[in-house]
Amino acid sequence: MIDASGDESPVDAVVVGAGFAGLYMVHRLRDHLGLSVRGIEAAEGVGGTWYWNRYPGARCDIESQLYCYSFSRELEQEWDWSERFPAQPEVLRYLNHVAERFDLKRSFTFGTRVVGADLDETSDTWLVRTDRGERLRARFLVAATGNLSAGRVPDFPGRENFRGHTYFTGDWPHQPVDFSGRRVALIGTGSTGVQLVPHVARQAAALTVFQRTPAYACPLGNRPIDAGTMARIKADYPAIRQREWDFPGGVIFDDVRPSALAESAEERQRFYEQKWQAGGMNLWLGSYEDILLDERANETVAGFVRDKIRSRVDDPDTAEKLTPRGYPFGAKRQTLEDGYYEAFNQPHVELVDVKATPIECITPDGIRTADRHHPVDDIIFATGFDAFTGALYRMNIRGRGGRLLSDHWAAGPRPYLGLNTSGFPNLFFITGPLSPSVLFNMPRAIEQHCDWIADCIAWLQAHDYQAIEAEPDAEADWVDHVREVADATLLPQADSWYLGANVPGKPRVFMVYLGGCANYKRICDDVAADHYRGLRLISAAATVGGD
Ligand code: N01
Repeated sequence: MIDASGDESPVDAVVVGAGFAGLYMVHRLRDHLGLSVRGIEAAEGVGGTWYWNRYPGARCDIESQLYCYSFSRELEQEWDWSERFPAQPEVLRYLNHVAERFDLKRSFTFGTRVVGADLDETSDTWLVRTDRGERLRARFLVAATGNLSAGRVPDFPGRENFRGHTYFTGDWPHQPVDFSGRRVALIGTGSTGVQLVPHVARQAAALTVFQRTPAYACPLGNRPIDAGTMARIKADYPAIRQREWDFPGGVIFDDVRPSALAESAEERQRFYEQKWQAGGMNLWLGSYEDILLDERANETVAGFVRDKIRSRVDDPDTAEKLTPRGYPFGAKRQTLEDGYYEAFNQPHVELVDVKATPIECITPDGIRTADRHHPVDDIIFATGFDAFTGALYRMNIRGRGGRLLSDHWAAGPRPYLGLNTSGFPNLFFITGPLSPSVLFNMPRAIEQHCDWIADCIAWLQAHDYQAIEAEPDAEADWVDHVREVADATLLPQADSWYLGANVPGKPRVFMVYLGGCANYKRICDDVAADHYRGLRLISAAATVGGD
């Protein structure tokens, strides 16, 4: 139990976060290993990203039968999904159901942030401090903090003087926001902005969208799931779970072909059209394998999407501004849309290209760009996140010698396998930087990491080790390997949050392992089977080499 008097409360493990990752991690450690576990969560409830991102139109863009846990056959059979791509309230209901079904909420302290975690080197334990003044001493510390949880609103001059309402999509009010009759500005056209635009356009008197980089948005293709389809999905779950591992990102597609360049222009066009109609990630990850590897192949699909955008937008100037150029299709995270381009055909919706006319400042009653003032009543910031490292650094984690994690990673994150970093024994990251994370269906990536971490902890206990810690050499080799794999693709060519390019001053390092989920799992399993190769095993009495 946490002792609010400020005394240290000993637990086996502290898990930070109550999203998909934190919930399953607590279940594994508490219910399978019998450890004492305390979860700490900043929100007032479970859900992680699905708790915070309540903006109108928020919806998952991975198919619902994939975007859920696979660890419990009973859970799979008792939960019915209502849509191909579940909306935020449905995912949040699902996570609440999971938390209640497995009695997980009692292990969490909600409305509480971790503000510090210091390694006690005499015992290799972690002293965790919260913003409520609680102190916990834990053998293991698991960061289930999510990659897109540290929101980022750029420091536009004058922001504090704005007299209207401002909203950040990643911390949206719990009560519905009514934009009726209001002049609304929306800054940002990533996945979030693209989802929001049609919804705000439906209500607002005027909507001005401030775009810096146009997206290659493709149709989502959402539809309801009827009872018959759900019954078939339930019957198919075992086969679905197996097939997921056949695809690098864990998302299943029919008919993925090796090369766009190997087919005729006519066949390519027909195939792209079929994938466009199929919706979801089909064009991005389910068409030709070489579109993310070869510039010429990429240009064939980029041109296809540009033509589609032009065909949907009436005004040629607006169509031109919405047309992406200068970076490969799919090198930024694919955005999926439902009525995004058509929204710009309405007279009350305007697009401002802030590369041509940058935002100079926010005034008390609007936004001033280089060419004019845009009077607005409300501003929505859909400006993204300090991805991967933002939430980790906020916790002020100090390892050996009192070194901050942010200092250890000053040149870019370097965790071995994305799971643990040298100088920080018994600290684990779930779907952290340098793991497949956001380019692997998140719930499956999370289960794989939680299972590996739980097995590792069980093994340490069975073999009487008190700590485990990545070797600096293994860490350095992994950093090189992740970079080499990324450099063989076109993904580092775009200024994306995968690279930290959206945060001024952040080191430009590609933070996702692109070697494919099955390959990655094999590496992790081999490391474990080989007595945790590349990690140092530390016994209570002495330090022992880890083979
Ligand atoms: O954030 P983003 P997001 N001035 O970083 C712009 C997941 N997600 O919240 O591209 C002007 O992608 C920025 O411009 P630029 C998904 O993984 C999933 O939309 O940097 N503009 C960009 O347009 C996604 O990728 C779902 O030039 C500025 C936008 O703000 C991730 O979350 C739904 C600016 C930020 O886009 C993040 O998406 C939603 C500035 N100073 C999110 N700074 C689904 O499952 C930034 N921008 C469907």
